[in-house]
Amino acid sequence: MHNILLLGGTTEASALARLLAAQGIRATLSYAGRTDHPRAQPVPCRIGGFGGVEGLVAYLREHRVTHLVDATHPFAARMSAHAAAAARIAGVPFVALTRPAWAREEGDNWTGVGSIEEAVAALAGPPRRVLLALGRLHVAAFMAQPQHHYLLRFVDAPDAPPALPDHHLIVDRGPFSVEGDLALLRDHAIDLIVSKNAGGMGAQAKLIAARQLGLPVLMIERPAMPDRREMFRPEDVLDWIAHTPAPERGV
Ligand code: 3Y8
Ligand code: NAP
Repeated sequence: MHNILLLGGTTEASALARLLAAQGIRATLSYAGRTDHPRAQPVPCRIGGFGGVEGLVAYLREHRVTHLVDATHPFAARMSAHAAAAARIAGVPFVALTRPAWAREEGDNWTGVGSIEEAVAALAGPPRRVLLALGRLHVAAFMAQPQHHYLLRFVDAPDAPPALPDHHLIVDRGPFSVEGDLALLRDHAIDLIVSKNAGGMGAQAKLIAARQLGLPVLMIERPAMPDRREMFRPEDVLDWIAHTPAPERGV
């Protein structure tokens, strides 16, 4: 009897949840609890951290999880490290469902940086109008470059206004559309986009819009991930589950 734990928070995780529900495979989707109203899912959800690797190992054992799927975001490096470690300790079959990094295409004007901090440093210079499409968690770092006008996009309205002196806040959740992001960039006269290399379709619209408008992009490359088996299609994960026997439970 299968019992899948799906670490979610991405378009791919939601797609896999739909497939598991359609097949009647028992699964739980897990959210960190970063947003006020996470998308409803066709499988039961749990919300909140596990309490580090040990907490996740305990969860895997207590709930007799038969397969662990890490379908979190490519920048959720801590969760992904914990998932790989906990699966190994608990002896639970494990796979990551992720998406390939975006690659430059004809007409793209990208400058690659290795971290949020490097992106902040790269913003030194005269004032610009910057779309900071990184969500809420990293805004404080950009206080080091207060000279710019920042267009911010959060999933939820913040408790307090962002500290950046010159900003405009949009509250909106993806997936975003090219026409929507084209209008956004034009209406706010944006001349630089700061983006994580998230991959996938849900966050890509701003890059396609930037290409069409000939705007430069500061692209933050992904953090290192543990060595793990990766898949890019929910259907392949379903196939993996079907062909990977549940672990024998120690008595
Ligand atoms: C809580 C679950 C689904 C999943 C949808 C994807 C696409 C739309 C685009 C921009 C970029 C950003 C951000 C983004 C996108 C999808 C996906 C994706 C980027 C939700 C969700 C949760 C989160 C957390 C949130 C972070 C933030 C990052 C906003 C739900 C809506 C910038 C990543 O305000 C905050 O505190 C937001 C925090 C982590 C990154 C950050 O560091 O700020 N995602 N996003 C998940 C949890 O609690 O476990 O509320 O429904 C999910 C999605 N956001 O099923 O439809 O697949 O990635 N999410 C980035 O890519 O750079 C927005 O604005 O252009
Ligand atoms: P993170 O920094 O890698 O994780 C920090 C801690 O949050 C983890 O150690 C874990 O706490 C908890 N956590 C993270 N994801 C969880 C999940 N799905 N279920 C239960 N606990 C989780 O993670 P993050 O970057 O903040 O991402 C949080 C969530 O937002 C994830 O679901 C991710 O898929 C989604 N998301 C993130 C981004 C992004 O840019 N980072 C973009 C889109 C979506 P414990 O140690 O207590 O277990």
